[in-house]
Amino acid sequence: MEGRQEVRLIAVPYDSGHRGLRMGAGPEHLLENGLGEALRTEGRSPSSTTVRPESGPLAEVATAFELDGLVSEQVRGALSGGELPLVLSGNCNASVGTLAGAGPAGLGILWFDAHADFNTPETTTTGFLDGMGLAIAVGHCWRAMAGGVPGFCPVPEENVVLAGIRDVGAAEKERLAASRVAVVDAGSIERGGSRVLAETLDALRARVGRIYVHLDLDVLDAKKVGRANGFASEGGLSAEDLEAALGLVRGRFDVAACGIASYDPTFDTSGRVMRAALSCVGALTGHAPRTS
Ligand SMILES: [Mn+2]
Repeated sequence: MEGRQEVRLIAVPYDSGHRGLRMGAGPEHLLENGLGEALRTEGRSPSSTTVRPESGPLAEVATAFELDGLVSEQVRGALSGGELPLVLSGNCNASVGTLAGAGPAGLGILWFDAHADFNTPETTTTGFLDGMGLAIAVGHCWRAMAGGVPGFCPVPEENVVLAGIRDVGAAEKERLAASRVAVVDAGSIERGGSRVLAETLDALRARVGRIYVHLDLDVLDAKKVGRANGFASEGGLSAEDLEAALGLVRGRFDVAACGIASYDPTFDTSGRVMRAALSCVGALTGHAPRTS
């Protein structure tokens, strides 16, 4: 709703506890290729911080939640200084820290992803914590660990919109259907443009005024745009679809925080995913698209 706002970039360059590995390389790749310049305000680059876990040894679950605690602190600091936090992370589960830092009052989630990230330790068949990020955010699993993240409070299911999914396991499908999460899948965006999403966001707006926008870059179509990571699939959104979808947000909600996750530059051989990400940043943050 507000105009151009200064952004604080918070980099979480880890994948499964490993710095710079796979999707953990994404945050620095985006920063080195123009993300900061895209967000300059009156000639100044946005402030930027990188979080680092300090308690060892590194371990997928423990480190993910330690990072969430660090992200929470950074997000809270950014918001209290009037900056919009933009979290660049290897894994989607950094969102738990972002939500914690943004605080629960009147907060909803708009989550773009090819996957639902709605598994629990009892339904996952890969053991990958990142496939549980949204389930953690709504309080379905890892409750004690999430409860240790300062400020974390589960987001009510009905305040979540999950958009662009098309690669969802059977158990996740069942769990989603049994939940009150609103799903706008990739097919309905492809067929109906942003209309269905706009209606869903209008319904959400009746319940919340603030929103966390989560962008797993594999929501982009692996063929039409490019592969954001090793889990990318076809049947997804074009760059134009995604920009149009993001363009629906700022007129409806106060954007509390944004996250860009799951970008592994080794799969993006053409650089098209990165360019799409940079042009989405303007729609996310209210900054004008780059003119150069
Ligand atoms: Mn994801």
